[in-house]
Amino acid sequence: AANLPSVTLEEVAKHNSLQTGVWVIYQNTVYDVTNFVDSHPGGEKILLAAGKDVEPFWDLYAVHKSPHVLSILAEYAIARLTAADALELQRRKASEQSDDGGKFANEPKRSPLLVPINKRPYNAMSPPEILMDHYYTPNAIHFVRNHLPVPKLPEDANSHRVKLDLKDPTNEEKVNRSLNVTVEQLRNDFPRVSYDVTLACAGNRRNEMAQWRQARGLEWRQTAVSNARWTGAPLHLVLKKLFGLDLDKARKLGYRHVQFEGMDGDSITGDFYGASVPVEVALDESRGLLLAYEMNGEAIPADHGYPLRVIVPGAIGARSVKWLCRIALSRQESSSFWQRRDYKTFQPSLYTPTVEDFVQAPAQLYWPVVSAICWPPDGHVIRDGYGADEDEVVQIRGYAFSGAGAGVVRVEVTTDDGNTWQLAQWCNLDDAPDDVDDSLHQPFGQRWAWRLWEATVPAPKPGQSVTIACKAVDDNGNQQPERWSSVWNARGLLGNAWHRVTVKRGQ
Ligand code: HEM
Ligand code: MTE
Ligand code: MO
Repeated sequence: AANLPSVTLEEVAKHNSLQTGVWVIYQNTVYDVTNFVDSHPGGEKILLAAGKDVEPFWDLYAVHKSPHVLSILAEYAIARLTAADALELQRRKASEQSDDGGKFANEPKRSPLLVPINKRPYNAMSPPEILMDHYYTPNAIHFVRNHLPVPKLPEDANSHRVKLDLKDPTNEEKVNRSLNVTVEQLRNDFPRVSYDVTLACAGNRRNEMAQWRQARGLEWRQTAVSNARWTGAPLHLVLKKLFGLDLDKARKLGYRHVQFEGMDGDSITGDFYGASVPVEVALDESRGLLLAYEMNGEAIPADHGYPLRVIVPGAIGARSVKWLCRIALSRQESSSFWQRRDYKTFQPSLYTPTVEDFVQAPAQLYWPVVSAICWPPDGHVIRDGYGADEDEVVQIRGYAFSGAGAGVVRVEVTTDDGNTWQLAQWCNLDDAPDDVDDSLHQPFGQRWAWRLWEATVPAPKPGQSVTIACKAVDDNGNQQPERWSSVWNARGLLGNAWHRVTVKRGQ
């Protein structure tokens, strides 16, 4: 880098389009990324930084602050800023700092028990050991997945309004009918319904998948998963009462999707967080969609969508839009980046899907079957008296769930790489409903909540180690795959290979 020529901020600023060439600054080095624009996973947004410093953008899209992105960038280095202009840039940044902090002015206080993997926007895993102590994850340690800063939230939950729009099925830009509903109305005018629903980010366990082959995204371990009792108004009843719409009628009118919009936007690009689900799902009572205003009997905390969020049971977390401010029926899917250009899987040999590949692939809705061990942690060292009890066994605890309302029928554990298996037992936790396994807690015969399980395996001899693996079987008979090679996908989603942890015993 030492022998790169020097350029001024003014010169860089001139290279602000595909015509002039796209130059960006990162830590005082200047890059000509013109030829990268077409293959940028984030699409044309990259042009917003043309002629400028990328850092403020990357503060918001923190995926960039990884060695893999920096190594791409390195290929395009062409110059260094002059010393004077490097100082000038620093001065400008300092003066914008307050403004920059402003984007994150609404971040709530968070439990020190959460395990953050990104600070801005905030993303944190549940602490695995504590997670296993409750059937209903305490709100304070429910994992958090924010794509954007937490929006400014209304002080009074009840008067918060959600816009309900019937878009013109032939023209996405036109709204045929529109009305507002407040949280108070949702509480008072509709049945109050509670479902136990496990939310899991589609990127859960990406770190393991990425060990097989690099996959892009935040490297979640196995606890981007939590379970809560969500309470709210059933979506299908709201659309029926306010618009007289049922599934049949919605289809006849030409509607195919119900779109949800969050209040969290990004002032740079004007993007908002949004998602959609097909009308067949949204308007079917037995799919259990809720406009939720309570989480475990309390107002929904700021990080989880106060005052109102959608809950799409059995789906990847991305569909359960937080901070809900708009619901629209449409012919189209949500135009949100996270609906159309992310949360999609590809065949294992497609290493670098293009923007076109993302646009073409179907949006992921439901989860496959998955289980994972939360105790002991991988690499755990047993010291005698701690962990291996007097009977020389290791106690294991984990979770299991499946998607689309499928229940988990059993979990199996192996210590010899799958040659022999033993059945795990269901945990009997104090806070779990007594009838957790019967139909009362499986409305419409659907199971949307996890089952926590435990097993004991023989402890390794002093100085030795054992690798424990688990897999779950759901009531469709579907099972987790043994290896990552068959399910690996470029975006690192739906990680559900056998979960393995290695436990060592001290001398
Ligand atoms: C994603 C490179 C600028 C917005 C990505 C990814 C790469 C990349 C490699 C995939 C990262 C991953 O998921 O691990 C670059 C380079 C840039 C640049 C080399 C140099 C100028 C920008 C700018 C913006 C932007 C200026 C926004 C204003 C995005 C978005 C994504 C993305 C929205 C997808 C994020 C996600 O998947 O959650 N970029 N980018 N990028 N980029 Fe960029
Ligand atoms: N809704 C909004 N408005 N903004 C978001 O960033 N993240 C989604 C979903 N809903 C998100 C959102 C994703 S990707 C997941 S996994 C879940 O929220 C996480 O929910 P939680 O933070 O309550 O655990
Ligand atoms: Mo997610």
